[in-house]
Amino acid sequence: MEKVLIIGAGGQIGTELVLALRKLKGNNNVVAGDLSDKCPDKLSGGPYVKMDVLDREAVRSYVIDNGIKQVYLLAALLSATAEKNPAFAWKLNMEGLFTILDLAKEGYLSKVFWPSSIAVFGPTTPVDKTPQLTITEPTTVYGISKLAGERWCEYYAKNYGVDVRSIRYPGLISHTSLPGGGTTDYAVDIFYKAKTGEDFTCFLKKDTALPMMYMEDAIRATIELMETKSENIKIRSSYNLAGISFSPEVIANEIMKLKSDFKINYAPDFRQAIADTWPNSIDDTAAKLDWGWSERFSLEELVKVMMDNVDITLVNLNN
Ligand code: NAD
Ligand code: AKB
Repeated sequence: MEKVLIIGAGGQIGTELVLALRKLKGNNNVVAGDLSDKCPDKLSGGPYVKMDVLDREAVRSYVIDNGIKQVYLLAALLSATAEKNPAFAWKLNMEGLFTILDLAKEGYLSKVFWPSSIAVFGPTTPVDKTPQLTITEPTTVYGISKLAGERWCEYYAKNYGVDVRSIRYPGLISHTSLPGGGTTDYAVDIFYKAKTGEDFTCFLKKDTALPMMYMEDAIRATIELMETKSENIKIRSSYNLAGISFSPEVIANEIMKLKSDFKINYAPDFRQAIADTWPNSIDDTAAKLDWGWSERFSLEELVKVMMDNVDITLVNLNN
């Protein structure tokens, strides 16, 4: 069993990915790495390392000395946070990727997973059923960093034979850990307010439709992509994944079916301008054809599972 390292393991995706990979590969074969000194409680069932992905030499030594063979690189600034600090977002989102791609190029790693995003698309991209190959002119620093990352992944795959695999995740919705500063975060926040009976003020307009996905589907997609044979992977930049598309008004209506007194109001902020540049829906035919992808969660199922499972103690509801 190859040893796996997940960098950025304490975040929204990492928390669930570590748990899923440990189930598949055994606790001791999956190391969680993140910035904090202390291992997050949810990840305490296996090895944890304090790691700053920007410390290139420390990451290299850890990977080489501990015989790590696969890396999932999740550490990044997301769209909303990145706009507040573009220079640092560019640094974090790019430098870590080169450190990991170089380790793979030198033969230390057999496989790399690096996530891209629907943020690679921009205002000139076709918005409905956005194709795999289309115009990509992102206008956010986050989108620019993801697009550049995709190009570098493909470059390392073609020129150095690096087995790097990637998904353009839609907005991800989960209840195990909170989202980390994205434009799609409203679709998680809404459930905490609904659960406690508070009104929800949405930072996007009511009719802003975006592609979204329940985390269980996203984790399954990630593992299926990483476990498929290398020859099945025809796209080395990043695969579109569709999930489900909805606007704040549509998800609020779905929540109201379970909680009839739930109320939503709208106060768009700077994140509206980001969302306005992203697609409404995605075409993921290539993922379906190449490695057999198929999503499971409908909007109705997603809302039910979130309403059943969000843990209101995770958030300070006055914020
Ligand atoms: P997150 O913000 O929840 O988690 C990121 C984690 O990285 C945090 O635990 C943070 O402490 C850690 N981190 C930050 N700087 C670090 C550093 N220098 N060294 C080591 N760790 C560091 O993010 P997420 O939502 O889990 O996203 C993970 C990846 O998936 C990102 O690349 C993101 O762009 C991508 N993605 C996420 C979504 C989504 O909806 N969550 C959608 C598309 C793409
Ligand atoms: C964000 O909103 O920044 C992320 C993403 C879609 O990449 N959730």
